[in-house]
Order: sequence, then structure tokens, then C-alpha cells
Amino acid sequence: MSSESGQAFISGKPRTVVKKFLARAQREGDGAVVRRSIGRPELKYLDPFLMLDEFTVSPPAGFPDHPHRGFETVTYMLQGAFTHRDFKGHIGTIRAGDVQWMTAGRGIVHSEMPVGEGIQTGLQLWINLSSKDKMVEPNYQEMLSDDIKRAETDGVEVKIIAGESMGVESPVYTRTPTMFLDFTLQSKAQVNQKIPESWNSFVYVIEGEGVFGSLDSSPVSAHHVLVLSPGDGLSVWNKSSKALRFALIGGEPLNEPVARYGPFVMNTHEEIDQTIEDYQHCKNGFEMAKYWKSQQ
Ligand code: FJE
Ligand code: FE
Repeated sequence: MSSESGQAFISGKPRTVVKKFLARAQREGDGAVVRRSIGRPELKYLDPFLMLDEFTVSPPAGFPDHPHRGFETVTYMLQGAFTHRDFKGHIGTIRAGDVQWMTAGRGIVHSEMPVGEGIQTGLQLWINLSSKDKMVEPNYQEMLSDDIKRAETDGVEVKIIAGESMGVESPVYTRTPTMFLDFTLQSKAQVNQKIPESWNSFVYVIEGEGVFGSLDSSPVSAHHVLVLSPGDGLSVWNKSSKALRFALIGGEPLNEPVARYGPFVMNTHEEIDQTIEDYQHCKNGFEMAKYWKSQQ
């Protein structure tokens, strides 16, 4: 097997599971239901990650007009479709397998609403920005499912939303260095994935049941989050008879103070006070908030 293949990589310092919990369903937005993993009281922050929600929404529920400043949101659709509209006139619809990578930067006000009937579900990850990037211009990278690179071998398929796996690299630009991989392991398949040693990382189980980190650990089922120890890689086994799907997410820690107030994430309380004032008075990036409504 070539050294390019993720399968050939054997971790010298394997990561193991140091924390495990179930992301229970809770209400958020306007009638939406989220399973929050990062960002709940047990795990407020896993530097640089502020939040991971598995959201489930049926119309007319959704996330109507709300602001953000100081971080990025990554929305990955699992089922159905979502439309984002913002106060700068950007409109984008993503469907199952598509990704919207939004840099809120100095300020955005947007709505995130389901498109069709029925259940719409996806993952939304909030990645913190370093102090030097918090006030950048807002930006979008939309990647459609067909454009997302994937690799496949021996019953393992990986969609590379950010970072690298099995020698294949995502073109997405991550201001905060980030890995976001969507793995599907068929029954009896196994995978070894490299993770940069200094990064924080975690797993969110989407479907099925898997054994993570050490072969003798107990299987973990859907909607659980697993925080990984330091190390240079992760091994995963699917000992079950059904497919296993999970997201492996990692990032370089910022090691900066975090001051957070709802959808605003800055470094200090003073910057949060300033942000609230900017939003209330429609200035310093929130100018368009004065005139705009999504009409949802
Ligand atoms: C938010 C409450 C919220 N998880 N998952 C407070 F619900 C939100 C918010 C979201 C959100 C949006 C999508 Cl599309 C998916 C989500 C929370 O919009 F930003 C604050 N402050
Ligand atoms: Fe939002």
C-alpha cells in the first residue's frame, strides 16, 4: 500500500477517547431542535471550536434573522435543503452533502431557513477566529457535494470538507487551521487517520456504531461526541453489521481568551460591549442591519 493512503498510516501516538457524552436534543432558534455537543455546559469550548449542533428543522421552523461576529460557521447538510440570506444580499441554498463555510468576521446578519417540506437536518460547526481575523470582511465559500473531494478504499469512504485524508486534500481555505472529515465505514472496515499532533480533535457519531481509539473500548452509538487525547492519529473500527458514519473534526488551538455573548465571540468583555453597541447602532460592520429584513 502506498504511503499516500490513509490506510497505511499507523499512529505512533494513538489518540484515545478522554471524554464521551450524548448530545441530547434541545430547542433553539424558532422551533428548531438541535443536538449540541461542543458548546454545552459539560464542554463549553474545545479550542478553536465554539459549537457543534446537529440540527433538525421542519418548516415553518428555522433560524430567522440573527447576527454573528468574530468566528466562522460551517453548515454541512445531511438531509434536505437550507437557504441562507444575509444583509449584504448574499443568498445561497445548500442541499444534502453541500457545505457553506461562512466567515462572519466583523459582522453579518442572516437568516438560515429550511427550503422544502419535511425534515431537514445537518451539522453546524462554529470555529473561533484569532484576534487578528475577528474583524475581517465577511466571506462565503460554498461547496456543492459534487465538488467535495472524496477517497475510498477497503470499505472506507471519506468526504474531505477541510484538511487531508488518504492523500487527498480539500481546497477550502481555513483561516483557523481546521480538519473536517465525514467518514463512512462499512461493516468490518477499519481506518487510521493522521491528525496534527498539536491540534484539538473530536468525533461526532452521525449513524451506526463504532469503536474509537482502542480496539478493546466499548462501541459508541449515534449522537455521541468523543473528545480525543493528544496524539498523532486515530484508529476506528466498525465491528457492527451496519454502516458507521461519523465526523472527525480537528483544529489548531488559538490559545487566546474567549469572551462570548450569544452570537458574538471576542477576546475581551470590552470588545463584547463594543460589539453590542455596534449592532444596536448599526455601525462598524453592522451598517446594513438598519435597513434589512430577510422577509422570512
Ligand atoms: C444562534 C440560538 C441559535 N445552531 N444550527 C442563538 F439557534 C443560533 C443559531 C444556530 C443555528 C443555525 C443553524 Cl442553520 C444550525 C444552529 C444554532 O442560529 F446563532 C444563536 N446566537
Ligand atoms: Fe447563523
